[in-house]
This record gives sequence, structure tokens and C-alpha cells, in this order.
Amino acid sequence: MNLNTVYLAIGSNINPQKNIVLALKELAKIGKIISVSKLIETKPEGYLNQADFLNGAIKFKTALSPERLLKELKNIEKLLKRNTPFRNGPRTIDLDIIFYGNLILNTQALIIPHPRAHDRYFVLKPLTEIAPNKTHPVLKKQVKTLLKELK
Ligand code: PH2
Ligand code: MG
Ligand code: MG
Repeated sequence: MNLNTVYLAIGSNINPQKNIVLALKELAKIGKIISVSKLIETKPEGYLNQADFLNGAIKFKTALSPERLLKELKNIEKLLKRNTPFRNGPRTIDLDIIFYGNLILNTQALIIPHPRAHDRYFVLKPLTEIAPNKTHPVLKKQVKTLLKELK
């Protein structure tokens, strides 16, 4: 079986502790969780008038294609009753594909690496804990460098 190494961002600001644990249990059904960063409390970015988030990063191995993986992540979000009334608003769970190996993908359905990962503290901080030396395949910079440049 050909397993691909994927980095995921996870975030929640509705019962975050509980929902992140539930999401990890579901993720374990569709691949192998290699490592999980500490969960950090972050101020909301984008839409400010909402509760603080818990955010983390996950190193994951899966045989699923990027499109299939996206579909499964959306299923997990659905299972955890995610309903986002507006963009960047409160959510029970958000699972985003940050990197999929060194793949660069740009389709209607999916952009990899995640197009906003490099300017989000809540993504880069936990990712730096588990993958400081991972190189962003488009920007050609290590994750730890992207975090340093953000500050
Ligand atoms: N997710 C967003 C928008 N803003 N802010 C924080 N702190 N954490 C998030 O996970 C987050 C956000 C859209 O996905
Ligand atoms: Mg997101
Ligand atoms: Mg998302």
C-alpha cells in the first residue's frame, strides 16, 4: 500500500476539547496518525467576534488520494455537526489539508498546499512543533521559517 504523508490543521471553537478528540478518533479510521501537536488557544482570525479557538496540527499517513481525503474530512465535519453560518465563523470542527507530501495541486475543488497556511499563526505555530523542517513546496521555505517571518 502506498501511504502518503499528509499534514492537517485542526481547529474548533465550539466544545473544542471534546470535538477535537472525537475528530482524532474518526481520523484514525481513515489513516494512521503519526503525531499530534499540543493544542494551543488562539484568538480568532478573519471574523473576530467569536470565541477563542483550540488549534493543532496532525501528521498523518493515508492511502487516500487528495480528493478522497478531502471528502472524508468533510464527512467527519458533517458527523460532528459542523454548520458554518458564514465564512470564518464559529465551528465545531475544521479539518484542513495543509500539505500532501510535496504535491502541488490547484483545482476547483482543492488547493494544496493550503493557500492561506503560510500567513496563519494558528496553523504555523502547531505545525512548527511537529514539522519544523518541512519545506513548503511552493514557497520553498521551511515551516519554522514561515512562522518566524510571520512575527
Ligand atoms: N479558522 C478560520 C478562521 N479563523 N482563527 C483561529 N484562531 N483558528 C482557526 O482555526 C480559524 C480562525 C477558518 O478556517
Ligand atoms: Mg480552515
Ligand atoms: Mg476548512
